[in-house]
Amino acid sequence: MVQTPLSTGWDFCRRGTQEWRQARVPGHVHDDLVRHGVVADPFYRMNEKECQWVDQEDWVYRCRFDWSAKDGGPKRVLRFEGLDTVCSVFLNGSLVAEHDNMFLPLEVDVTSLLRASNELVVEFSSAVRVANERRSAYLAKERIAPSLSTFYERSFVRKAQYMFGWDWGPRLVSCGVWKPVWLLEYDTRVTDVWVRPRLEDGEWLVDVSWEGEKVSKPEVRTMWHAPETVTTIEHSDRSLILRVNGAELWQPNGLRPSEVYKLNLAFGPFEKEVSFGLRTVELVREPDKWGESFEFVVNGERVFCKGANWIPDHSFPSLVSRRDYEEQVHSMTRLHFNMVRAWGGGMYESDDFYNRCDQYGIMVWQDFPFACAYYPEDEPFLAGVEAEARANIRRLRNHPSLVLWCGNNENQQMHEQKWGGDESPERFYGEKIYDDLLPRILKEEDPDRPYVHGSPSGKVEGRDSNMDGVGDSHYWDVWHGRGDWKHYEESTSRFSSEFGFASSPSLCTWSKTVDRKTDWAFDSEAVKWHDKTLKGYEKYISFIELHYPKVETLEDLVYFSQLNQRDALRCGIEHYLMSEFCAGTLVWQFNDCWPAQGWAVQDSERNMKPSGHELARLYAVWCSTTRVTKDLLEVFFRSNLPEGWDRTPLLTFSILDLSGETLLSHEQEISLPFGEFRTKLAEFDLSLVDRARAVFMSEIGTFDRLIRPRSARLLCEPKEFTQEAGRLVVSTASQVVRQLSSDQVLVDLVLYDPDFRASGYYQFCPVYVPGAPFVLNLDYEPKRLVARSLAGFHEVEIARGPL
Ligand code: BMA
Repeated sequence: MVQTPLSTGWDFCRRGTQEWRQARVPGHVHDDLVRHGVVADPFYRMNEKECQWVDQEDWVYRCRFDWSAKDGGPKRVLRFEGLDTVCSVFLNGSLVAEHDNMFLPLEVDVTSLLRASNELVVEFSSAVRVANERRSAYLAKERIAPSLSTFYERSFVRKAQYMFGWDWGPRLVSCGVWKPVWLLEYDTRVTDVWVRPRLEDGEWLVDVSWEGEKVSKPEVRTMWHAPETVTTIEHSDRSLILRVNGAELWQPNGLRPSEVYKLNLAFGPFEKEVSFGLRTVELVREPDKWGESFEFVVNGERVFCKGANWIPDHSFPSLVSRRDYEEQVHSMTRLHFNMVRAWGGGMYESDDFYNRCDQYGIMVWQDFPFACAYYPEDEPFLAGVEAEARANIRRLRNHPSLVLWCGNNENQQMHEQKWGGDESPERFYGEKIYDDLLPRILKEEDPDRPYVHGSPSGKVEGRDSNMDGVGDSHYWDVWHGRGDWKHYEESTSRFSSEFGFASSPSLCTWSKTVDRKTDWAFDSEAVKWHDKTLKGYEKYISFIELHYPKVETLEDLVYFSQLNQRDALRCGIEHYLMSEFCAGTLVWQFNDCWPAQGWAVQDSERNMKPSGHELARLYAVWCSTTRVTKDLLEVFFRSNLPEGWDRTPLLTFSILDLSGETLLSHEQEISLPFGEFRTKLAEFDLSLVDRARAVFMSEIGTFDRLIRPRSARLLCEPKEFTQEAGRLVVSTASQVVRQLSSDQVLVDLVLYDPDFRASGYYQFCPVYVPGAPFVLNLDYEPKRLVARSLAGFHEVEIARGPL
C-alpha cells in the first residue's frame, strides 16, 4: 500500500470571502487565525472574549495536490483520521462526503476521481449553529422546554464537549482538519488486527483475528521481546491461536514490569505490527458490610488504584504532540500513578496516549465522550454514536492498559438530581446509549473488558448514583458543597473517582498569561477571567483564608491556594488510603487545557504544584500518614509491596522546633509483609509543644530512589504559624550542583527566578532542615532568586563560594 500524507499545501478562508491564508493540517482554525494575526492568542488575558465570533462562522480548508497512477495501487481512498466537525468534502469540485463526528475517521473511495492535479476542499459549517438548529428541532419534537439548560447545544454534535466551555476551560468551539489526511493506494489492505490474550488452565493463549480487503493468510514473523516459546496452535484464513510459554505479565505501575509484546504478521508483501500485553482484569462489585465494592483485580490481585482524571491536554487538541503525551504519561509515573481516567467531557485519546500508558503501566479508565448532559436518542444520532464507538473500541481494544469502559460522566446523577431544575424531563435522555447501545457493541467488539454505564456508578434502588458505600463516587461535597476539605474524612466512598480542590496556576504561567504591569493582582479582571469554577471569586478566596493568611497579592494567591490544595488532597487521600472500604482514588484533575485557576495538580505549562509533590509521596509503595486529635498526634503507615521486594525501611518521626532541634522522636525499623499493609506506628503527646513554632517530620530511610525521603506537617493552622523569615544562602560555587542553606527549619519553601527564566524558575521543598544542604534544580547561574516559606519572604544571598 502506498500511503501519501496530505499535510502540506493547505490554505483556508472564511466561507463567503476569498481571503485565503496558509493553514496547518492537522490543526484548528483558531490556531491558524492566531498565526495570521487575525485574532489574538485566546489564552492571553481576556482575549477569549474577542474570538467568540469565530465559532459563528463557516470555514473552508483547501489543498491542491498532484497525483499519478502507481503500480499495484488500483484502489484509491482518501482517509481523514479526524475532521472537527460538521463538514462537506469536495474533490475536484464534486461533493464526495459529508461528515459530522470528530471522533470518527472518514474514508472516501476516490478511485475514479483523481486527476494529475487535484483540489480537495473541506467546508466546515459552524458546529454551534448546526447544534442549535438540531437542538431546537429535537426539543420541539420531544415537547421539552427550549430553556432546559442541561440539554445543551453541545449534546447535538459529536465533538469534544469541553470545547464548549467547562468549569476549568474556555469556550473555544474550534473547527479544522484536526488529524492527518492520507491518500491510500492499494490492491489489498488490513484494516484491523484483534489480539485477545486469555488465560486457560494456567496457560496463555492468544486469539488473533484480522479484517481487511483481499487479505491473505498471514505468516507469524516475529515476536519482539519474545517470551521463551511461542507456538501457533491453530491457523485459518481468518484467525490464529498462539500459545505463549514463559510469559511475562503486563502489570500496573508499582515496582513490577509492564511487559508489552509486539507481534508481526506478514500478509504477503506487507507486514502489520501490533502490540499487546498478557494480563487479566476484573471489576469486582460485591455486596459487603459497607454496601457494594468497586475493586479492580488485575492478574488475580486486588489493586488499590492511585491516579487522577485526565482532560484533553489543550483547548485545541491537534496541538498535543506525541512528545507531550510521552512527557505527561511519564510525569504520572513520577507521581506513582497506576491509573488515569480519560474523562467523558474529553475524547477517546490519541494512540500515543495509550501506547505510553501500556509502556508505563498506567491503567486507563476510559469514559465514552458524554458528560453532564442529556443526549438525543433519535436514530441518526444513535447510528453516529454506534459508528464512533465501534471505530474507537477497535482502535483501542488491544491495549493492555485499557481496563475499563465507562458510558458517561455524571449524566445519571444530573438526571436524578434534576440539575436542569423543574424543566428537567421525566425520562433520562441518553439512557439508550449507555444501557443498550454501548453494552451491545462492547459485547461484539470487546467482551473481555469491564463496562460501567456511567460514573459515578453507585445506583441502588431509591438512591442516586453518587452515594457513599456503593460503586465509585464523585466526592464534591468538599468544594462544591460544604467547601472545607476537612469533610473528606466523612466520606465512605468505595472508589473515589473524582475529588479535588482548585488553586491558581504558577507564577511563571501567570507571567505568560497576563500583563505584568496592569493585571498583576490577585483580583484583577484578567486573573479572575481565568477562574471558570463558578464558585464566586470571594468564596474561592475565602476557602483559602480558612487556613492560610489573607490573600493580598498575586504571589499570595499562587502560594496559599496551591498549599491549600495540597492540604486538601493530602487529607482526602490519607483518609482513603488508610480506610478499609476504599479501593482507589482518582484526583480531579491531573492536567489543564489552558492557563486556569482550577483543580489541576500540574498547570498548563507543566509546572507541578505542591499537590503533585504530595501525590508522589502518598502514592508511593509506602507512606506515612498522620492524625491530630486535640493533644495527640498519631502516626500511621501504609505499604503495598509486591512479592519479591523484601524491605525493612527505617522510619524516623520527629517533632522539631524551628531551629531544627528535636523535641520528640520515634525511630523504628519495620519488617514489611507483602501486599496491602496498614498499621499504627507511633503517637506523640503535643500538650507541651508550642504548636505554632514546631513541625512534625517523617523520614523513611531507604535506598530506593523512588521514595521521597522527607515530609512534614504543621501542628497548627498555617495562618497561626509563627516564624521570622531569616536569610538564605545559595551557593553557585559548583556549576553542576547549586546548594541552599539556612539556619532555620523552612516549611513549604518555594524558590523562583523573578525573571521567570525557562528552567529552574520554581522549586518546591516541603521541609528544609538546617545542616542538610539542599540541592537546587537550577541549570544556569541565577542573578536573583526569590525565596518564600511559611515564615514569609527570605532575603537570599547568592554566594559564589562553597557553603
Ligand atoms: C466533576 C467533573 C467535571 C468538573 C468537575 C469540577 O464532576 O466531572 O464536570 O469539571 O467536577 O467541578
